[in-house]
Amino acid sequence: MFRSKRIVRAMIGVLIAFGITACSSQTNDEILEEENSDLVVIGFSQPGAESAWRVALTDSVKENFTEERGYKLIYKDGRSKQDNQIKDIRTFIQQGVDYIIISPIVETGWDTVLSEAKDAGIPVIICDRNVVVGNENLYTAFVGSDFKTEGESAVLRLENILEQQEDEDGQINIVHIQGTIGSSAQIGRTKAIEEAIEEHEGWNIISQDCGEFTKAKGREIMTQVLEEVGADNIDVVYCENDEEAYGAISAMNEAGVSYGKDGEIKVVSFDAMNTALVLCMNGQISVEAECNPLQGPYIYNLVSRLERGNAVPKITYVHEECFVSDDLTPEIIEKRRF
Ligand code: GYE
Repeated sequence: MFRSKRIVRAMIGVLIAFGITACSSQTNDEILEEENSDLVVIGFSQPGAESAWRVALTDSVKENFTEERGYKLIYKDGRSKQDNQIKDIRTFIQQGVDYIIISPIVETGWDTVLSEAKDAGIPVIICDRNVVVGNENLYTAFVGSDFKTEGESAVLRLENILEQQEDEDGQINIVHIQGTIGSSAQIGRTKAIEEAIEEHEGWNIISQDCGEFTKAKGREIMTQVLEEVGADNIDVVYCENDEEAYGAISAMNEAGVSYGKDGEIKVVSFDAMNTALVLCMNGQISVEAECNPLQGPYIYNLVSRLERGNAVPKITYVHEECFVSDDLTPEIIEKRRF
């Protein structure tokens, strides 16, 4: 069906071309448009640009859907608001794009706009974070992370680290800096640490606040908690992404608090961007759970299969690992693309 839409476009192009020979009044733009008329048009809606991770995801999608490969990508940034993302998706529908890719800021609230895309016959691929909708058929496929598993891997590595150190009072006090509330990344990572609290006698969350996945918020929260409870009463800061960890670290630096391998406070973080992995290798961050932003190739693979009329899997999880200092060397970090 999408092919046929492009065939119609191509035919219009041919008709226009026929017109040129007759009156030869076509502009360069029109010729360009005509040449591009058989490109597959993709609308890509991102929630914002709050982190280096998200920029890496944007780049990965852009790198894969190039004109050389037969695609035209229209990119929209929702500036951290779901309403903006919904408007952007409606614009894609009006433009009659061939596919829509959405990284949804939060999980809920997408049923209506996804129904509109479905009615228009446009397949939707959800990437990075997932959606929760009444009818799973409203989207074609999901590509992204298993956030609960990421959280569980991080908790496992944290357990090992804590077992190796003697804590005088047997209490592990955790400062929990959450990501955007309602996003899959926040929900899965939060669930993992909350379940760990249930399982471990002596583990307590002493502060739980939303850091919006940003450095500024992470720093603000950590500064405040340090003032309120004092560094001596904190054993772990569990940050739901690297930006928040950078913020918490800068608050600890400012307050002259020791952290990491030789310090009182252990930092747990998610994403494993190169800068954070260097901090992990050097022992400042104790656990780095990788979240893989290189999702472009996975999405490209799905779209190519759909273009050939083949079925695609409903869920594709990207490959991810979890690191502590001993797993890392400069060579390993240099080889990575994000
Ligand atoms: O961890 C964070 C970003 O949804 C997995 O969003 C993504 C998260 C990622 O801003 O850095």
